[in-house]
Amino acid sequence: MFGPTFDTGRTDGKRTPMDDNLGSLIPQPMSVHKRPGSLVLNSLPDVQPAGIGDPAATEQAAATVRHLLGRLPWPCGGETATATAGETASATVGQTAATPRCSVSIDSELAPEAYYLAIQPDAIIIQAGDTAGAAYAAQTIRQLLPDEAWRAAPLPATRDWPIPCVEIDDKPALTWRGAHIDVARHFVTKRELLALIDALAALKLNRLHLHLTDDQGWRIESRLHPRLHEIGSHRARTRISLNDEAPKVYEDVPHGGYYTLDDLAEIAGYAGERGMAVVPEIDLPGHCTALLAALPELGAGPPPDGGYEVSPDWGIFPYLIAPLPDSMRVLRDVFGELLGATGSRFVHIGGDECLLGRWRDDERVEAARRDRGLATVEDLHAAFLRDVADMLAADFAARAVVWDEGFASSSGRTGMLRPDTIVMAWRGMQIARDAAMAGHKVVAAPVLPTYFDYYQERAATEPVAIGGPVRLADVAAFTPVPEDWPQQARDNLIGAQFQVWTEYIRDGRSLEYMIFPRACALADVAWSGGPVDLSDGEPGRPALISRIAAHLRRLDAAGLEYRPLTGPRPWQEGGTGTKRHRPGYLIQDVAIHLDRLAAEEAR
Ligand code: TNX
Repeated sequence: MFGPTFDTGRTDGKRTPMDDNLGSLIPQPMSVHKRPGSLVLNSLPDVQPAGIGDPAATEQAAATVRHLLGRLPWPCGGETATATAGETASATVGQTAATPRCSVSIDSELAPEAYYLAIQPDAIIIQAGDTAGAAYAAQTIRQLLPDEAWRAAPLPATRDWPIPCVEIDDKPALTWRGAHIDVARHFVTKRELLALIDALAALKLNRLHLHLTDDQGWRIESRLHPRLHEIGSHRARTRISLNDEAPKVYEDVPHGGYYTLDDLAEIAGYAGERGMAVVPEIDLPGHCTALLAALPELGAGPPPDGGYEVSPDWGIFPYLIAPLPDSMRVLRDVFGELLGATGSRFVHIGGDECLLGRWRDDERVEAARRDRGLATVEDLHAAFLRDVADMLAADFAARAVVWDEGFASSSGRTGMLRPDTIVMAWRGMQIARDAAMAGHKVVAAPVLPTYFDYYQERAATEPVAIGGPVRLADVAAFTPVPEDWPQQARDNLIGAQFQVWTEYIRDGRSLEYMIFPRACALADVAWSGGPVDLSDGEPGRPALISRIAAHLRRLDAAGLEYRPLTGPRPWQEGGTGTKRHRPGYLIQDVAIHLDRLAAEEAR
């Protein structure tokens, strides 16, 4: 029935057989039952609240579905909907049929994010646990429609869109299904970001973690401290040689950009309509040289010769913000502006890769540490993250997220993380398990296989990347919640997330190339709990590879780039210039090194 296709070429203008779409859903729903017949639509169905659920919640869910479906390029545009004569069960030849109805109800028996979707010959029924579940039902409908539903305007030749009749019961295994994009190293324009959000939300990913600040750039407008975006948002040049290459090579072209608070509100609103929460990150107390270039008075220890500058270079720098009252006041201002714009309930505060020497060497910081009865600077690292998390909770009702160094520096010491701080485990699954056993909620984000800044294959044709490879098959095989973990650790592992760091990803096209199709595999893993067999399917559950092949045609229609399953197109290859392929780090070495480092620190 599902007729898997491995064709990866463009098929613009060709329509996929309708039933194929039942076999090409990503993520794969929990249960899919084909029913006889089809529903033919040529314009937006009449979306109406229904059921006996809470009226306000029901209205909101219906409005979300109406909004998401309303944005599609319906063949008849804004014209009054009519089913094409003779093609629907409800229409008789020569008669105008009524617009099919899409009823949306909230069912309190369903879990958050869960939904039931029935496509009938004359109607659509959506029951959802909450608004997010209703949004996902709309996303499933979008995948059931022909590929041209992913375009921005209708194709002239199309009169109607058929959808196969079906009943789908669906809910996610993991509540945090994340996409992390580093917009600090290379800025991603707002319009590129919005297109990505639309494509990632289509995969039912529900967290957009925006890495907004780092040594190489500060991307947030601050009306209270405007030097942050005036000074911190750009650099004069950028290193283009890889980390392990000598000599270092720079390109002397300025790079910069930032989001205004209104942009951030818009981005969060756009994501929110799609069931996706923006998790903004201000990376602290390290990875903050751009902040210090703007506000050098907040630094600890001696500044570099010539003063702090927005870094043109990559790696780990020794510069830190001082964990003192002046810094806390500025951070409170900036978090207030940021969260006032985005309304985020989760905020990432970094904590990664801190060389703590400059705290040790700063008499003011040492005095503050001793006054607080903290034994070491590592304790102060954890205590600082706790202070910021306390401030976020008290002043903005927001919950902090940290990289796993924040957990390592707190484990078994006098400084402690807030218990409700979520730990994002990037240095491997052992530290993920340790943090979960210590009672933290944990998001699995290990370098192998969730770092999408690494090569997708070991091939000379791949455009430059930091190292590799993280193959599509590695992502599909990921097990975020290992079966042999103790129950407590399994319960606290709340999700999985991919990371795209952008040191060597310099434009939107390259970014999309690195994200797709690996994000499809990550979404399938996070929704199902993983792992997923890439090439073997079973009845009713077509192989991921064939579902991805079909999904790539949707990306074609949407105008997004991706790495074709057979390898890069000629113009996506690295060539012999600045994008040329070089080996970079071997991912297995990186993973082993980081795991060891984490184990030592958490001792
Ligand atoms: C490690 S992951 C980093 C980033 C780099 C990335 C490159 C983490 C918390 N820190 O600063 O961009 O590796 O893969």
